[in-house]
Amino acid sequence: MDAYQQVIDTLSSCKRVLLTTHIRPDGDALGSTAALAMGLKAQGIDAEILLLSHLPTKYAFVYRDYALIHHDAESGWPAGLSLDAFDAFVSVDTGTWSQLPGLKEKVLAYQKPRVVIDHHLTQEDWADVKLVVKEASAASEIVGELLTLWEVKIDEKIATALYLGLVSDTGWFQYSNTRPYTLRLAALLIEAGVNTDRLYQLLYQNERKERIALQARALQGLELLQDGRLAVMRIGKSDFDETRANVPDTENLINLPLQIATVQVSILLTEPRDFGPVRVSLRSKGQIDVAKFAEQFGGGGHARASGLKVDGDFKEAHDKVVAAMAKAMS
Ligand SMILES: [Mn+2]
Repeated sequence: MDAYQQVIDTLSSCKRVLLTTHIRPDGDALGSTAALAMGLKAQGIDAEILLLSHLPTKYAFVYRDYALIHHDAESGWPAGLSLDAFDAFVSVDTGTWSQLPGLKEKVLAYQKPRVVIDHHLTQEDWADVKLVVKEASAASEIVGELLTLWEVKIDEKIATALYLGLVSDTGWFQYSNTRPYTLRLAALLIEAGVNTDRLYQLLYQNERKERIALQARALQGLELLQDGRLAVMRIGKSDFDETRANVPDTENLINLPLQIATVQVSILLTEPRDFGPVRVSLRSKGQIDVAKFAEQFGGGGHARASGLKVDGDFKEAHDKVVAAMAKAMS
Protein backbone atom coordinates (compact mmCIF):
# COMPACT_ATOMS: atom_id res chain seq x y z
CA MET A 1 0.00 0.00 0.00
CA ASP A 2 1.03 3.58 -0.62
CA ALA A 3 3.03 4.91 2.35
CA TYR A 4 0.95 8.12 2.47
CA GLN A 5 -2.26 6.10 2.74
CA GLN A 6 -0.68 3.88 5.40
CA VAL A 7 0.09 6.92 7.55
CA ILE A 8 -3.43 8.28 7.03
CA ASP A 9 -4.99 4.92 7.95
CA THR A 10 -2.79 4.59 11.02
CA LEU A 11 -3.43 8.10 12.33
CA SER A 12 -7.16 8.10 11.45
CA SER A 13 -7.85 5.49 14.11
CA CYS A 14 -6.14 7.55 16.86
CA LYS A 15 -7.63 9.92 19.42
CA ARG A 16 -4.35 11.32 20.66
CA VAL A 17 -0.95 11.38 18.96
CA LEU A 18 2.50 12.35 20.19
CA LEU A 19 4.79 13.99 17.63
CA THR A 20 8.48 14.52 17.97
CA THR A 21 11.39 15.71 15.86
CA HIS A 22 15.18 15.80 16.00
CA ILE A 23 17.24 17.42 18.72
CA ARG A 24 18.15 21.08 18.03
CA PRO A 25 15.07 21.51 15.84
CA ASP A 26 15.35 23.79 12.81
CA GLY A 27 12.61 25.55 10.88
CA ASP A 28 11.63 22.39 9.02
CA ALA A 29 11.50 20.28 12.19
CA LEU A 30 9.25 22.85 13.89
CA GLY A 31 7.23 23.80 10.82
CA SER A 32 6.49 20.20 9.85
CA THR A 33 5.48 19.14 13.38
CA ALA A 34 3.36 22.27 13.80
CA ALA A 35 1.58 21.70 10.47
CA LEU A 36 0.98 18.04 11.23
CA ALA A 37 -0.33 18.86 14.72
CA MET A 38 -2.78 21.38 13.24
CA GLY A 39 -3.77 18.94 10.50
CA LEU A 40 -4.48 16.25 13.08
CA LYS A 41 -6.60 18.71 15.07
CA ALA A 42 -8.55 19.50 11.93
CA GLN A 43 -9.30 15.76 11.75
CA GLY A 44 -10.47 15.76 15.37
CA ILE A 45 -7.30 14.11 16.68
CA ASP A 46 -5.42 15.62 19.63
CA ALA A 47 -1.75 16.18 18.96
CA GLU A 48 1.03 17.12 21.35
CA ILE A 49 4.69 17.62 20.51
CA LEU A 50 7.73 16.39 22.39
CA LEU A 51 10.79 18.59 21.86
CA LEU A 52 14.20 17.23 22.80
CA SER A 53 15.66 20.76 22.93
CA HIS A 54 14.19 24.05 24.12
CA LEU A 55 11.95 25.73 21.55
CA PRO A 56 14.32 28.09 19.66
CA THR A 57 13.29 31.73 20.07
CA LYS A 58 13.64 32.45 16.37
CA TYR A 59 10.99 29.88 15.44
CA ALA A 60 8.86 29.98 18.59
CA PHE A 61 6.09 31.84 16.75
CA VAL A 62 5.15 28.74 14.80
CA TYR A 63 4.08 26.97 18.01
CA ARG A 64 3.03 29.97 20.09
CA ASP A 65 0.91 31.75 17.48
CA TYR A 66 -1.22 28.63 17.19
CA ALA A 67 -1.15 27.57 20.88
CA LEU A 68 0.30 24.13 20.15
CA ILE A 69 1.09 22.01 23.20
CA HIS A 70 4.72 21.00 23.49
CA HIS A 71 6.69 19.18 26.16
CA ASP A 72 10.32 20.15 26.65
CA ALA A 73 12.65 17.21 27.35
CA GLU A 74 15.96 19.09 27.11
CA SER A 75 16.56 18.99 30.85
CA GLY A 76 15.05 15.55 31.46
CA TRP A 77 11.90 13.61 30.72
CA PRO A 78 8.82 15.83 31.28
CA ALA A 79 7.01 14.98 34.53
CA GLY A 80 3.76 13.14 33.95
CA LEU A 81 4.38 12.48 30.26
CA SER A 82 3.81 8.87 29.27
CA LEU A 83 3.96 7.47 25.75
CA ASP A 84 1.21 5.04 26.72
CA ALA A 85 -1.23 7.94 26.96
CA PHE A 86 -0.97 8.31 23.17
CA ASP A 87 -2.36 6.08 20.42
CA ALA A 88 0.61 6.60 18.11
CA PHE A 89 4.11 8.03 18.15
CA VAL A 90 5.28 10.01 15.11
CA SER A 91 8.84 11.14 14.44
CA VAL A 92 9.03 13.87 11.82
CA ASP A 93 12.21 15.03 10.02
CA THR A 94 14.34 12.21 11.45
CA GLY A 95 14.35 8.43 11.62
CA THR A 96 17.68 8.11 13.40
CA TRP A 97 18.18 7.34 17.09
CA SER A 98 21.26 9.58 17.33
CA GLN A 99 18.90 12.48 16.53
CA LEU A 100 16.41 11.32 19.17
CA PRO A 101 18.49 11.06 22.35
CA GLY A 102 16.69 9.48 25.30
CA LEU A 103 13.89 8.01 23.20
CA LYS A 104 15.18 4.70 21.86
CA GLU A 105 14.35 2.51 24.86
CA LYS A 106 10.94 4.10 25.43
CA VAL A 107 9.92 3.91 21.78
CA LEU A 108 11.14 0.35 21.26
CA ALA A 109 9.08 -0.74 24.31
CA TYR A 110 6.02 1.16 23.05
CA GLN A 111 3.27 -1.22 21.90
CA LYS A 112 1.32 1.11 19.59
CA PRO A 113 2.07 2.34 16.05
CA ARG A 114 5.38 4.12 15.52
CA VAL A 115 5.53 6.30 12.43
CA VAL A 116 8.46 8.02 10.73
CA ILE A 117 7.89 10.86 8.26
CA ASP A 118 11.24 11.96 6.92
CA HIS A 119 13.35 13.03 3.95
CA HIS A 120 16.85 12.15 5.19
CA LEU A 121 19.04 9.53 3.51
CA THR A 122 20.17 8.04 6.81
CA GLN A 123 17.44 5.81 8.29
CA GLU A 124 17.18 3.09 10.90
CA ASP A 125 14.59 0.39 10.58
CA TRP A 126 12.41 0.68 13.68
CA ALA A 127 9.15 2.30 12.62
CA ASP A 128 5.96 0.31 11.92
CA VAL A 129 4.98 2.79 9.23
CA LYS A 130 7.61 4.66 7.26
CA LEU A 131 6.93 7.57 4.95
CA VAL A 132 10.41 8.46 3.75
CA VAL A 133 10.68 10.58 0.62
CA LYS A 134 14.33 11.25 -0.09
CA GLU A 135 13.64 13.61 -3.01
CA ALA A 136 11.59 15.90 -0.78
CA SER A 137 13.40 19.14 -0.01
CA ALA A 138 11.88 19.25 3.47
CA ALA A 139 9.80 17.12 5.81
CA SER A 140 7.25 19.91 5.44
CA GLU A 141 6.90 19.02 1.77
CA ILE A 142 5.87 15.49 2.77
CA VAL A 143 3.50 16.73 5.47
CA GLY A 144 1.96 19.12 2.93
CA GLU A 145 1.33 16.23 0.54
CA LEU A 146 0.00 14.06 3.37
CA LEU A 147 -2.48 16.68 4.56
CA THR A 148 -3.63 17.32 0.99
CA LEU A 149 -4.26 13.60 0.39
CA TRP A 150 -6.07 13.47 3.76
CA GLU A 151 -8.27 16.34 2.51
CA VAL A 152 -7.27 18.68 5.32
CA LYS A 153 -7.88 22.28 4.32
CA ILE A 154 -4.52 24.06 4.19
CA ASP A 155 -5.46 27.28 5.99
CA GLU A 156 -3.18 30.26 6.57
CA LYS A 157 -1.80 28.79 9.82
CA ILE A 158 -0.90 25.40 8.39
CA ALA A 159 0.44 27.08 5.25
CA THR A 160 2.71 29.35 7.30
CA ALA A 161 4.14 26.39 9.24
CA LEU A 162 4.77 24.44 6.02
CA TYR A 163 6.30 27.45 4.30
CA LEU A 164 8.67 27.92 7.24
CA GLY A 165 9.83 24.33 6.73
CA LEU A 166 10.31 24.73 2.99
CA VAL A 167 12.30 27.95 3.19
CA SER A 168 14.42 26.71 6.09
CA ASP A 169 15.59 23.55 4.36
CA THR A 170 16.01 25.10 0.89
CA GLY A 171 17.69 28.36 1.97
CA TRP A 172 14.65 30.25 0.70
CA PHE A 173 14.55 28.04 -2.45
CA GLN A 174 18.26 28.48 -3.26
CA TYR A 175 19.66 24.99 -2.56
CA SER A 176 19.77 22.14 -5.08
CA ASN A 177 17.11 20.20 -3.13
CA THR A 178 14.48 22.67 -4.41
CA ARG A 179 12.43 20.75 -6.97
CA PRO A 180 9.48 21.73 -9.14
CA TYR A 181 7.10 20.23 -6.56
CA THR A 182 8.61 22.42 -3.84
CA LEU A 183 7.73 25.54 -5.81
CA ARG A 184 4.26 24.30 -6.74
CA LEU A 185 3.56 23.64 -3.07
CA ALA A 186 5.02 27.04 -2.15
CA ALA A 187 2.67 28.70 -4.65
CA LEU A 188 -0.34 26.97 -3.05
CA LEU A 189 0.84 28.02 0.40
CA ILE A 190 1.17 31.68 -0.65
CA GLU A 191 -2.34 31.47 -2.10
CA ALA A 192 -3.48 30.12 1.28
CA GLY A 193 -2.27 33.35 2.88
CA VAL A 194 1.38 33.05 3.96
CA ASN A 195 2.84 36.46 4.71
CA THR A 196 6.21 35.84 3.05
CA ASP A 197 7.54 39.31 3.84
CA ARG A 198 6.95 38.86 7.56
CA LEU A 199 8.53 35.40 7.42
CA TYR A 200 11.58 36.69 5.53
CA GLN A 201 12.17 39.40 8.12
CA LEU A 202 11.68 36.95 10.99
CA LEU A 203 14.19 34.52 9.49
CA TYR A 204 16.83 36.69 7.87
CA GLN A 205 16.61 40.17 9.34
CA ASN A 206 16.14 39.33 12.95
CA GLU A 207 19.60 38.37 14.25
CA ARG A 208 21.06 39.00 17.66
CA LYS A 209 24.24 41.08 17.49
CA GLU A 210 26.01 38.31 19.47
CA ARG A 211 25.45 35.94 16.54
CA ILE A 212 27.05 38.31 14.06
CA ALA A 213 29.99 38.76 16.45
CA LEU A 214 30.41 34.97 16.61
CA GLN A 215 30.31 34.76 12.81
CA ALA A 216 32.99 37.43 12.53
CA ARG A 217 35.26 35.49 14.90
CA ALA A 218 34.71 32.18 13.13
CA LEU A 219 35.41 33.75 9.72
CA GLN A 220 38.57 35.35 11.05
CA GLY A 221 39.85 31.88 11.91
CA LEU A 222 38.79 30.36 8.59
CA GLU A 223 41.45 28.05 7.19
CA LEU A 224 41.61 26.89 3.57
CA LEU A 225 43.24 23.51 2.90
CA GLN A 226 43.61 21.18 -0.10
CA ASP A 227 44.38 24.01 -2.55
CA GLY A 228 41.45 26.01 -1.26
CA ARG A 229 38.92 23.22 -1.75
CA LEU A 230 38.41 22.51 1.96
CA ALA A 231 37.29 25.26 4.35
CA VAL A 232 37.60 24.67 8.09
CA MET A 233 36.20 26.87 10.84
CA ARG A 234 36.29 26.29 14.57
CA ILE A 235 34.28 27.68 17.42
CA GLY A 236 35.83 27.20 20.84
CA LYS A 237 34.42 27.77 24.31
CA SER A 238 36.21 31.12 24.52
CA ASP A 239 34.48 32.30 21.32
CA PHE A 240 31.10 31.75 22.96
CA ASP A 241 32.22 33.43 26.18
CA GLU A 242 33.78 36.47 24.55
CA THR A 243 30.95 37.15 22.11
CA ARG A 244 28.19 36.11 24.59
CA ALA A 245 26.78 33.96 21.81
CA ASN A 246 25.14 30.56 22.29
CA VAL A 247 25.21 27.28 20.40
CA PRO A 248 22.08 28.10 18.29
CA ASP A 249 23.97 31.19 17.06
CA THR A 250 26.19 28.87 14.98
CA GLU A 251 23.26 27.99 12.67
CA ASN A 252 24.01 28.62 8.95
CA LEU A 253 27.55 29.77 9.72
CA ILE A 254 28.76 26.61 7.97
CA ASN A 255 27.43 27.92 4.64
CA LEU A 256 29.46 31.15 4.56
CA PRO A 257 32.76 29.66 3.27
CA LEU A 258 30.86 28.12 0.34
CA GLN A 259 30.78 31.65 -1.07
CA ILE A 260 34.45 31.14 -2.01
CA ALA A 261 34.74 29.82 -5.58
CA THR A 262 37.36 27.17 -4.87
CA VAL A 263 35.68 25.71 -1.77
CA GLN A 264 34.03 22.33 -2.30
CA VAL A 265 33.57 21.29 1.33
CA SER A 266 33.01 23.37 4.46
CA ILE A 267 33.58 21.98 7.95
CA LEU A 268 32.57 23.66 11.19
CA LEU A 269 33.79 22.23 14.48
CA THR A 270 32.13 23.36 17.68
CA GLU A 271 33.61 22.73 21.10
CA PRO A 272 31.03 21.82 23.76
CA ARG A 273 30.39 24.67 26.20
CA ASP A 274 30.12 22.40 29.23
CA PHE A 275 30.47 18.73 28.42
CA GLY A 276 29.58 16.35 25.60
CA PRO A 277 31.10 15.55 22.24
CA VAL A 278 32.63 17.92 19.70
CA ARG A 279 29.99 18.75 17.08
CA VAL A 280 31.04 18.73 13.43
CA SER A 281 28.86 20.14 10.63
CA LEU A 282 29.66 19.50 6.99
CA ARG A 283 28.50 21.07 3.75
CA SER A 284 29.45 20.19 0.19
CA LYS A 285 28.85 21.68 -3.23
CA GLY A 286 28.38 18.14 -4.58
CA GLN A 287 31.82 16.77 -5.43
CA ILE A 288 32.14 15.02 -2.05
CA ASP A 289 29.27 13.06 -0.42
CA VAL A 290 29.41 14.34 3.15
CA ALA A 291 26.68 11.95 4.36
CA LYS A 292 28.91 8.99 3.47
CA PHE A 293 31.86 10.75 5.08
CA ALA A 294 29.89 11.37 8.30
CA GLU A 295 28.83 7.73 8.51
CA GLN A 296 32.38 6.58 9.22
CA PHE A 297 32.12 8.64 12.44
CA GLY A 298 28.59 7.46 13.26
CA GLY A 299 26.95 10.59 11.84
CA GLY A 300 24.72 11.09 8.82
CA GLY A 301 22.46 13.41 6.85
CA HIS A 302 22.33 14.41 3.20
CA ALA A 303 24.99 14.17 0.47
CA ARG A 304 25.48 17.94 0.64
CA ALA A 305 24.70 18.58 4.31
CA SER A 306 25.59 16.30 7.19
CA GLY A 307 26.85 16.21 10.74
CA LEU A 308 28.73 14.03 13.16
CA LYS A 309 30.01 14.01 16.72
CA VAL A 310 33.41 13.05 18.11
CA ASP A 311 34.09 12.40 21.78
CA GLY A 312 37.17 13.69 23.50
CA ASP A 313 39.55 16.60 23.30
CA PHE A 314 38.65 19.41 20.87
CA LYS A 315 42.04 19.56 19.17
CA GLU A 316 42.28 15.78 18.77
CA ALA A 317 38.74 15.56 17.38
CA HIS A 318 39.50 18.45 15.03
CA ASP A 319 42.70 16.90 13.72
CA LYS A 320 41.07 13.51 13.23
CA VAL A 321 38.11 14.83 11.20
CA VAL A 322 40.14 17.31 9.14
CA ALA A 323 42.77 14.69 8.31
CA ALA A 324 40.07 12.22 7.24
CA MET A 325 38.42 14.81 4.99
CA ALA A 326 41.77 15.89 3.50
CA LYS A 327 42.39 12.23 2.68
CA ALA A 328 38.92 11.81 1.18
CA MET A 329 39.53 14.85 -1.01
CA SER A 330 43.04 13.98 -2.20
MN1 LIG B 1 14.28 18.72 7.20
